[in-house]
Amino acid sequence: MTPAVTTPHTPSRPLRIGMVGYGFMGAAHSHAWRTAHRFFDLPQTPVLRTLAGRTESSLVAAAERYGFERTTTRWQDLVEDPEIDVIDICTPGDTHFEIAMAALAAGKHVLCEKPLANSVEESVEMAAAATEASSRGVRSICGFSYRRTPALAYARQLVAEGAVGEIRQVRAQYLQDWLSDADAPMTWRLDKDKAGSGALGDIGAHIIDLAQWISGQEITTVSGTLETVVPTRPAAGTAQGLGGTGDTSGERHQVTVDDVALFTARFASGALGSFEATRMAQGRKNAMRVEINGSAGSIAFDFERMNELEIYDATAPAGRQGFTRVLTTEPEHPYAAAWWPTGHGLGYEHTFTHEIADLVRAIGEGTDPSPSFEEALQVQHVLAAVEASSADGSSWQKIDPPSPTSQESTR
Ligand code: SOE
Repeated sequence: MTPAVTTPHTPSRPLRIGMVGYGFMGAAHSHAWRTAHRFFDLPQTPVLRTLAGRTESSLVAAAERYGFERTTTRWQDLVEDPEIDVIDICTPGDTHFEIAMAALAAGKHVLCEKPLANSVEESVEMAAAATEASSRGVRSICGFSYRRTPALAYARQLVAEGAVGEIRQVRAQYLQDWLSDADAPMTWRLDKDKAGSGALGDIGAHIIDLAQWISGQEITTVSGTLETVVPTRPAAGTAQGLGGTGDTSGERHQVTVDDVALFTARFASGALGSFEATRMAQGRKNAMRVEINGSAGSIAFDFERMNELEIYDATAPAGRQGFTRVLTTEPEHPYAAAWWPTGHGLGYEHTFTHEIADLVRAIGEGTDPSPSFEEALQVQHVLAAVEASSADGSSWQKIDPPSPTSQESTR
């Protein structure tokens, strides 16, 4: 009987990770950092070095749960630590700018959760800093993780191959219902100073990024309406990991962001888009849907059935036309070969593992991963234009001309 391995495993070429924040995204990212190199051949092995957060007691508990070696209540320690290679920003949007700018200046690779920041102004500076840092071999990526859903990455391939022909319409929805209860407590996601916006930036950002990425086209104009359905909410108690402050005074706090975002869009080719982001859609838990209608067919996706892609081929013989349900678990589908036999399916957490595997590979190869901060800036421009439109009677708003490099991105 050979004894179990007792010597501590020293990973090959460790990639030392510092993470700021340990809520929902901290949990998802930590899982991905622990998992990616065990399913993908990567040039370096991530090591969870230091977790940074504000509250010592819950920080230490999270570090133990996630597997970090150390903790600090100063995120600046990660920037100053020569034994940290990557800084992963899993905090609310009001902190992204300060942390990312310091990390890039210090030569740390950066993974920044979406949306990139709470304003276009901050995003412009972050994108410029990331471009400059790239010349020093520093890599950065924004956490639009849904791009790494096999079905959606496959949808992009199909569109690029002409499977739907000329795109005429894009229909994107992101439907959740966790704020449907008017007495659901206040969280940072409902505070404009913290989150920047509500459903628009939190989940609308995902469908804006996906619509542009899958279609290969940027949005050029928008017309939208933002609505706050529930204007006040009870003070945050110990809300389930949503940043509750522990205050149970019974008073109600002002909600300063949108609950619902509805907007139409025009794409560079002239194609029309319709977008809906809401956290009030009773019964819809994480129904992030994208449908593209073209001259030769359609594709349709719903994240609540994330291992399936529906494909309609309008060029098939009339008697055989209909949406085909493709299980995107074949080895030919993006990322699928790394996992299970066909039909066994993947989950939400796999999109983060794919995102981090691609980041680690890019760091090793010396290439810039996507979505870049420049691409995330384009999303920020669209978010700002929707807000401007809603404030101006839903007037059509042009998206500020994208910077030249965003034209070369993966669009
Ligand atoms: C909102 O509830 C949310 O947590 C988003 O912030 C995430 O980006 C999305 O992946 C899941 O839903």
